[in-house]
Amino acid sequence: MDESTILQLAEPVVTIDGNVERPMSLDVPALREFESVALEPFDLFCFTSGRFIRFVDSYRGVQLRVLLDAAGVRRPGSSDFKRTVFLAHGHDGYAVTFSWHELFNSPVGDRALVAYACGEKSLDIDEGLPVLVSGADTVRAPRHVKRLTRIEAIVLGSPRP
Ligand SMILES: Nc1nc2c(c(=O)[nH]1)N[C@H]1C(S)=C(S)[C@@H](COP(=O)(O)O)O[C@H]1N2
Ligand SMILES: [Mo]
Repeated sequence: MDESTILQLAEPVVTIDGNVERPMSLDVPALREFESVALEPFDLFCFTSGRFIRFVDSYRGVQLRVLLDAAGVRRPGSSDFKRTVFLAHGHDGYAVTFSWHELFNSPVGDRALVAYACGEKSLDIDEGLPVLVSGADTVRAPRHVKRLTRIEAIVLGSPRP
């Protein structure tokens, strides 16, 4: 079997785990059950090299914060959520951070999506399905994670004594 055949057979799954109340794994049909949001088309640029990568049509998907709410980021009686960051892992070990404040208390969260369609067409695995995209970022490539596999919630620091 060549690599593209294997890619077609693999079912993408995003796992949400770490400091959440209900760890969960979501395949693409499950992602599609949540309310969907679309981004405006944009130009993808690399942060490191400044290189123009390509024009990207309108992505559609579910807001990352909606998935995190489903997994339960805020525990009753705890303010740990204010010290929580989320590591978004790609299939290849590439990973980027988001903070609770960005996602739940700033305009970044409105436009941080786990996308399964682009230009009204379903994405394929070789197009990065599912893509994590942060539509409010100045330079978009760093937090444009292809083949997102895991969102890991991590509480930083120690609680106040
Ligand atoms: N899964 C994954 N996504 C990733 C990366 C990566 O290494 N792995 N690199 C990022 C960076 S730094 C850039 S510049 C773009 C490169 O996009 P391209 O591979 O479509 O050219 O993907 C971004 N998303
Ligand atoms: Mo990059």
